[in-house]
Amino acid sequence: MIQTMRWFGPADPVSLSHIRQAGATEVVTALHDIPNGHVWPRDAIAARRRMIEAAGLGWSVVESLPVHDAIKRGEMTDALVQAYGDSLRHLAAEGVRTVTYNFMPLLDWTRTDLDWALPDGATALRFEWEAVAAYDIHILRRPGAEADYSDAIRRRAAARFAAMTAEERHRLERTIIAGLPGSEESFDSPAFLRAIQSYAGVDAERLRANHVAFLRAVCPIAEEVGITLVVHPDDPPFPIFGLPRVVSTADDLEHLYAAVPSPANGLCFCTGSFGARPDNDLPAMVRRFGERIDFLHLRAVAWEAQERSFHEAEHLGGDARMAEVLRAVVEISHAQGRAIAMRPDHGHRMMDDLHRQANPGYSLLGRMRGLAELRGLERGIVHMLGLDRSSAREDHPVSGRAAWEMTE
Ligand code: CS2
Ligand code: MN
Repeated sequence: MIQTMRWFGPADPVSLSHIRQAGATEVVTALHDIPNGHVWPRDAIAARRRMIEAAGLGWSVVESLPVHDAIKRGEMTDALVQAYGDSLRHLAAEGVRTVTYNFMPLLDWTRTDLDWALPDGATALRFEWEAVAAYDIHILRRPGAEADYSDAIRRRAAARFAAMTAEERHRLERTIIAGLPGSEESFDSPAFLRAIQSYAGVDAERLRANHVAFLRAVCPIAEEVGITLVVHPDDPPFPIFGLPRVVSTADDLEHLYAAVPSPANGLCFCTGSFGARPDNDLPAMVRRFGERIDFLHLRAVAWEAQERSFHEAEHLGGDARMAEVLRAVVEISHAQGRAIAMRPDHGHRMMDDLHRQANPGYSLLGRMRGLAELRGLERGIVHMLGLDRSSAREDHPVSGRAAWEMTE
């Protein structure tokens, strides 16, 4: 795997130097300042690339080139397609090969607690369905919201809301809708309610059709310039706030690749997002869609007793079956003779992270631990399969290997 870390640009409290010391050879980034729907100018891309290369790192994966909500709602215009296509051309001209996007209406990833205390003193991100219900029914007061929750969740949400202080209610609202790192949108509750209403009439079938229409418009451009567009799955992988989600399961992927077989129609396989559903068999999905996978987000979620609820466990823990996932990745990479870019997706806040500013989920030490564990697991699997003693070595260059190790 090509080891990368996400970097949010010059404003990221985690520096390029730290990312390099963590052992990554590349960063994954985006021009976050450019509003959604506008073209990324080639000179701005080139300047960012130079900055990254000056720190001894590479940049071949963009996360994300956002898709405008008008396209998701089914109001795609020639101007929006042209802007997306121009950005792809400019990125390709500057050496970017993989471009990530998602097709979630309005919200990108969603959590209900950004600092949930773990027994060891670190903190993790958490998603509780009951907290979503408390916000949706009692703070947002979305018409018809009750119908989306079971009786048990509704009862618990009501009790929970009643026991919350004004400060706690405000924090929950900000956590859910203020926009987590990488999100294109940030809302307050009245604006969020209006935005949800703008999706009236867009059910799952319609959203799927809009996704297909978008890909049919941009995949030919991506093919022409040699870029793979990789869709990031829904996080969490089920409808939320009455908004449909269509990149949540293996069946969703089957539909997507049957409708748009273009080789530019790729996949960002996020074990944390798909893994939040117990009915997603992660190793089987890696094997099934291996040819489409051009970027890996590796993290593990632990399912909780409460329905649809989970927290982010350590990278090799939780319910992700990471060893089996990585074994499938190693075998596919070997068979296809290519190294796939990966990044540790999120990390705990631990040790010095607890006293430092960072984007939620994007701590330095927590991610460094995750990257180290994942790298070790991959190295072990490669060794156990005997692939480090064959020609595979050239396909899977290991960064930072000492000279004496090369001449065994
Ligand atoms: C990321 C997403 O931090 C995260 O959870 O995986 O924000 C991801 O970058 C986007 O959904 C991709 O468009
Ligand atoms: Mn992810």
